[in-house]
Amino acid sequence: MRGIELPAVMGIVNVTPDSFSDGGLFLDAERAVEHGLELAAAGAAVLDVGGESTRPGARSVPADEQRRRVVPVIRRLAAAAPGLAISVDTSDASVAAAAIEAGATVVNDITAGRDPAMMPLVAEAGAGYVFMHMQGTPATMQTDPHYDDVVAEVGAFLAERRDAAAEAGVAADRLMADPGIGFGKTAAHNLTLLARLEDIVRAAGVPVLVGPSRKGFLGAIGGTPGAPLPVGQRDDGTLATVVWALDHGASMVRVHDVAPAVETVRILRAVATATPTDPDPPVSWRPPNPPADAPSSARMVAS
Ligand code: PMM
Repeated sequence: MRGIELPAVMGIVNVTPDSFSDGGLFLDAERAVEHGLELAAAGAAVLDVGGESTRPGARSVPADEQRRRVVPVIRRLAAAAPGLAISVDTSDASVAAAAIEAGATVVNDITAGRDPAMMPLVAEAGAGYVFMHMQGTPATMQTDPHYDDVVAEVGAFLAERRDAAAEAGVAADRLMADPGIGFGKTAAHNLTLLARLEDIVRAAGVPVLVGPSRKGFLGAIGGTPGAPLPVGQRDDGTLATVVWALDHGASMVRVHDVAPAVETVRILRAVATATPTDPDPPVSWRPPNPPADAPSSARMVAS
C-alpha cells in the first residue's frame, strides 16, 4: 500500500465499551491515544481506530456515536505521531469522512463497500482502502455460516470488490484485501483460509491483510470441547497464525499484541533475504550444510 513498507503490522485501537478483547478499557479517548502511541512505539506501521465492536452478536453503533468515539482519538494520534498511518475501522462513509478530516489516511471497511458512498469517498480523498469479506452481519454472521468452497468464494468476492473499488476510482496501490477471519466463518473455514492463503492472495490481486488476533477459532483449538481458551490466553496462538500468514503471502497482520508481530516481520525478512553467498548476511548464524545423505526434510530446512 502506497507509503507503507510491506510487510507491516497494524495495531488495534478499539474505542468501544464492549470489544471482546479490550473490555472497554480504552473507551476513554485519553487512554486510547496512550495505547495507540504504545503500539506505535512497539513498531506498528498503522493504527486501526474503531468505534464499533464487530464481535459475533454485536449490534451496529450509530454513525454519530462512532464519530464521537473515534474522531478525537484520531485527531490526537495524528498530531502526536505525524507520519504514522492511521486507519479508521468503519463501514459508514460519514464516519470515514470525519476520520479522514481528522487525520486518518486509510479506511478499513469490513463490509467492503455495502455503504454505496464509501468507495467514491475513499477515491475522492485519495485514502487507502482495506476491503474485507464477511458473510452476513456481525449480529448474525456466526449463526450458521455455510460455503460450498470457502477459498473460491472468498477469493471471487475479493476480486469482485477490488474491481468495484478500481471502478469507483480508488488507485490500485491504495488497495488491500482481507479474507475476514472470524466473520461468518466456522473454525474450519478460518483454518482453511489460512491453509490456502496463497490462493487468496492470488485471487485478490492486491496485498492481503489478515486479522486472526485473539479470535474464537484460536480459543477452540487451544481449549477443550465446551471450554475454549479465554481471550486473554490467545496471544501465543495469534503469533503462530501471524508467522504462518506472513510466510504464506500476507502483507499485513492486524493484531492487539504488536511487538511479537513486529519481531516476526523482522526475523522473516532476515531469513528471506539470507543467501549462502551473501558476504554481509543480515543474520550472524547460518545452518550448516547438511550431509548429502541427509533425509530430504533436513536438506529442505538447511538449504
Ligand atoms: N477484525 C475485527 C475488526 N476489524 N478489520 C479487518 N480488516 N480485519 C479483521 O480481521 C478485523 C477487522 C474484530 O476484532 P477486534 O474486535 O478485536 O478488533
